[in-house]
Order: sequence, then C-alpha cells, then structure tokens
Amino acid sequence: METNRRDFIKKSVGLTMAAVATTAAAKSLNKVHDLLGKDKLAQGGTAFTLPALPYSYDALEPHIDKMTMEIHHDKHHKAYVDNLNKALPGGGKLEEIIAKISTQPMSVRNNGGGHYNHSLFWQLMKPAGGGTPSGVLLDAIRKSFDSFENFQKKFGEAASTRFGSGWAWLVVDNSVLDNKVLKIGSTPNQDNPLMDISDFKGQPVLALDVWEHAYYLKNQNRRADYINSWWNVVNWDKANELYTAAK
Ligand code: MN3
Repeated sequence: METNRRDFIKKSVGLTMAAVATTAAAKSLNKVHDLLGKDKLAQGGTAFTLPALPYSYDALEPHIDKMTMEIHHDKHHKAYVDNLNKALPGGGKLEEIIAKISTQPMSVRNNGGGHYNHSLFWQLMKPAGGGTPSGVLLDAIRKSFDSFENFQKKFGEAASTRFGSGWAWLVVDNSVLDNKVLKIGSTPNQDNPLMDISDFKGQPVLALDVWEHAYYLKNQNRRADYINSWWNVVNWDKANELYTAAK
C-alpha cells in the first residue's frame, strides 16, 4: 500500500519535474539570490512567484532525499504561493505584509508565512554544506551560546520539541540593543519571527522546517534523524550573510 502510494506520487511528480528543473533552475538562479538579498520579497504590485531551487532536487542527497525535495518545493511551497495569490490577488510586499500580519486574514498568515519561510529555507541549505560557520557569525554564536556545540544542542532541542508543525529559528534578538545577540526559538505552523503576532521575534539567520512533510518520506516519524541530517547541508555562507545584514 505504502509502496503503491509512493510510486503514484513519484510518477505524478516525475512527469513535469525534469523539464522544470533544467530550464527554470538556471534561469531564475540569480532572481532567487536577489529575493533574499537587499530587496528580499519586496516586489510589490505583481503576483507572488515560486522561486526555483538554487540547486537540483537531488543535490542534498543522501542527507535530504530527492523525492522529498520535489514534493516539498513543487507541491507544498507552490501551494502556499498559489493560495497567497488567491488571498492577495494584487500582490504586495511580503515582508511588509508579514510585519503587520495581525491585520490580515488567516489565509494570508498561513500562506504568506509559508512562502516566506520556504524561500528562506531553500537558500539556507546547499550541497556539501554543513560544518561550522566562519567569521562574524561563529563569533556571535560563541558569544551567545558559549560554544558551537552548545548552540547545536539548543537548536536541536528547539526543533525537536516544537509540538506538531512549525519551524526552529536562530535569530538576531531585536530586544537587545547592542552587539546583535543571537537567540534560538520556534514558531507554530507557518508563523515566523518577523510576524507582529509571534511570541518569538527577531531577524532570521537560520530556519529549519520541522513539518512532517519535510522528512516523513525518508525518516518517517523520526524528526531527530532529520535534524541530524540537516546539519550536513546547512548553508553557513547564507546564514553569515543574513547575520551581517541584520540590523
Ligand atoms: Mn515545509
């Protein structure tokens, strides 16, 4: 039963995948980088679009498998984008919308958060990633958590103890005025630390999706295995960029 279901998913996803991956990925690579650069998701007045992955679907193997990446990006993330466009047909500047999410209906909170979080998440992974960060981010991690190992332990705890679906975060703590102190936390569903309604606030440096759809095909219910695998694909260069850019 399970095998048949997986075959079905594989076939239905596989048909469109090859063509999409080769053309769209190369074409919009620069656009994806721009997306989380200076202007982030601030393109107003047009429909929201699904950014291509900045690497191939199998690039994170063996740590994160190809089929999970295909379904996660092409089905889950796409659905957030499509539903956000239905909720906000005029488009908008996503970061501004998220900052005042309390004024929006639940559909915008869920799908706008989903679009923002996943756009960030793809960027924060890369093939042959992992290891330790360098430069200012490593200094900041040691200052905030004593050691990189202690930081990993605490981040893993935040990710594994988030009940149900949600995200674990490393953020710059905006409530501390000096020295860009880091803190770790989690948010439920597709909420994020930039939302005015969030109990956990800050500027994202690292994000980990702990929804079951992010790991169930490969790890089934074993979220801890997924978290351990994910450390091998963390894009510390991007995290360093986000930390440096945070005010
Ligand atoms: Mn997800």
